[in-house]
Amino acid sequence: MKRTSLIFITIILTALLGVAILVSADGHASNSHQVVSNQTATSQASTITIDNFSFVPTTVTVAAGTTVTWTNSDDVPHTIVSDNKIFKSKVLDTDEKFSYMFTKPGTYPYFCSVHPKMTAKIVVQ
Ligand SMILES: [Cu+2]
Repeated sequence: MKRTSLIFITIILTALLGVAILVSADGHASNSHQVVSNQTATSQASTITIDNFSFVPTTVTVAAGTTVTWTNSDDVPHTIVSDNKIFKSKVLDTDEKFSYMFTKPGTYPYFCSVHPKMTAKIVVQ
């Protein structure tokens, strides 16, 4: 009788331990999934700030499929215009944004049509 209940308790404990291991393994798996999604998000989005009559950074290298977002942090209006008219923003006031997704590899020089000396480029790999 005693031996039977001992076996029974052992089975229960083993089952509980199994559940605990499954739960922790599952938690670990979803954590690493989050890390992977974060890395993907980072490589598919890139930001450029317009400040003090400059595009910062001046050259940005991204993977094909990346969406680049420009934010005008300057207190004067600026535009983002591709040299070969592939993309063109409206006039961006302070804190306004413009986004463009680059799908094909290549070099995309651009400038500000209000201040044509403001030049920069996106390199898509
Ligand atoms: Cu400008």
